Amino acid sequence: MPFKRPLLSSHTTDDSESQSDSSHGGPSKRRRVSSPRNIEKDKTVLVYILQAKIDPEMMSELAMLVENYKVERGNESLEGPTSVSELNLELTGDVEKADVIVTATNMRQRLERHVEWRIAKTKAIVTPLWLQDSVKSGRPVPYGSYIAVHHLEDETSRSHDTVQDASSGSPSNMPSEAEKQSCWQTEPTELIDTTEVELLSHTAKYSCLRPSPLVCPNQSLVKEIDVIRQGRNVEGEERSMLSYSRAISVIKAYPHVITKHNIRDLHELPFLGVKILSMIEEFLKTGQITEAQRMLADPRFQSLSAFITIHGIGPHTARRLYDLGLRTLEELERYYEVKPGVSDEETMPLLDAEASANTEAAGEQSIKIGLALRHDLGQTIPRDEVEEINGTIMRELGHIQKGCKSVIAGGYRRGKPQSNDVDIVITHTDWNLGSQKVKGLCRKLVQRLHEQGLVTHVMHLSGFHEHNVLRTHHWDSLEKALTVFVSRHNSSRQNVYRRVDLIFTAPEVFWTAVVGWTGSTMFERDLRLWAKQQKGMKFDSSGISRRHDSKLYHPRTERDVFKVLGLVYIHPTLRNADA
Ligand code: DCP
Ligand code: MG
Repeated sequence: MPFKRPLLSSHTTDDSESQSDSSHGGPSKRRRVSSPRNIEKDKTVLVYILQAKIDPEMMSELAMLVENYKVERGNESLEGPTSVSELNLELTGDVEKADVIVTATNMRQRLERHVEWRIAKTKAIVTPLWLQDSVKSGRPVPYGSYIAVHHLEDETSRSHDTVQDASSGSPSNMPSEAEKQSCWQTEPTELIDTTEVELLSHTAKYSCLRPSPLVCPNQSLVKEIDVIRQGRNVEGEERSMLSYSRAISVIKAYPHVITKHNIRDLHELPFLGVKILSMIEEFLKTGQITEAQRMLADPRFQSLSAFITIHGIGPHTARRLYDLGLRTLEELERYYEVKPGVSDEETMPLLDAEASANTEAAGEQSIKIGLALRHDLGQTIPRDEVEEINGTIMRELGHIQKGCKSVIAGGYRRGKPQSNDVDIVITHTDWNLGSQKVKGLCRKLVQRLHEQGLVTHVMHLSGFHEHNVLRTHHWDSLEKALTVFVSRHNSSRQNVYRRVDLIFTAPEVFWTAVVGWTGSTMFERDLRLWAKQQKGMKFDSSGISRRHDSKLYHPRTERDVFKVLGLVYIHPTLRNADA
């Protein structure tokens, strides 16, 4: 079944095209029940998704639906009990524990191949549409219209009572037929081409050959292993960290729920060594990995992990601060003499002191800004706000230079419901003269945004390096500004500081930059490795070249980037090769 995927937002500064892409398709936002609720009454509905007959993309779509819903719901509950919706969803890999089995199977015999009949009879067995509609209406919709296996009609309809208890909803919140149809067509975007996905393989050695959904069928396992990866990261144990990152990326692409029955299949996958396999076994038995739990309880891990959430503090600096005896963010504030919420750093001179951007003083200034604004910068940014920020920036850019276009890259483009920052890649639509037209534009735009009160700080501003034939730079040969942007998006219309990265490129390297900034990090790492090891090429966000004669490639589309590298195109939402 082809699904529409999340928005690949692009934007131009042409007035005629200045609408965000999202306006074309009329994104249908999930309606929420906003009346007061008794949270006690909310029951968690444990959902088991039966893989049989559900293709991997749909499987991850469904898993993602639940995970995204949980994230959004989590954010809601922070706002207070009045807006808590009634649906508590949780995925389970254990069919016996499940309240609901979601399946595309409609025959008893087929179902019985996967679920014992005595168990099936105690569950609600519904079609995937039940999950989609329940999430959409924010309540568990009655099972009756979604019965998957007609032999179980009575059992399934009865089970609804259990779930309905948690709900006081009225049928008026049910999506209409038209809404049901448009459920997966909320945003105008390119469809995932299933024939292309079939050319990928989850057993491949490079993550740029594997389809990696945002939320995979083994997401809780991935999260647990990611704790250990993070432990290695904060301690600077890079080789070990990379091993865990690789293991995570392989599991992200594994399309089945791992159980004791299929764990042997994992032996055929790359990068899963004895140690990690025993951790997976432990996780299957206990739902935890001892080493991850030990790490979470370790005060040093807690301090270092908290420190690296501050912009400008990497693992090395975090350890240095820890060695000075600092343990909490409050202690860091005192150490750096920063008042929370107040950041009166003289940051704009950085615009004129490009060379100083990498000095120790600039680094410290960046940490101070990150620390002072940490309460805002630590909050994630919802997709509609990301789009709004892009819209505002492109409108301002239109006053300086007409004909520019942008693509929001980063996690947003991979389908994340919440981003930590906004990454915008910008170029000019004139293929021949665009390069000249974007030159110096980054600085001008930042200046203008600053004058408008939209950008308060610039953590880093780097110029357009003249073409570097040897292409020794990886990350710095584009015009780039890492800024703090003032967003007025939230409901109270209060200002909130957001991290926004602006990347300006010549048209010839625009799509390469978009691919380079879309991520995820492991996907990018493997793109570079693939290019080098298998194609004798060099890939990074500033361009693609052939190693032996430095021939440059100028892809005109994103698909061309993949083609030049000899790769099957992978949709951005299947590039989530990190946890
Ligand atoms: N990137 C990279 N190598 C780096 C930094 C970034 O390859 N050293 C790429 C991969 C990232 C993308 O750029 O996915 C954007 O970087 P972010 O740090 O903004 O990460 P994301 O956008 O993926 O997630 P989020 O911003 O929500 O944390
Ligand atoms: Mg980002």
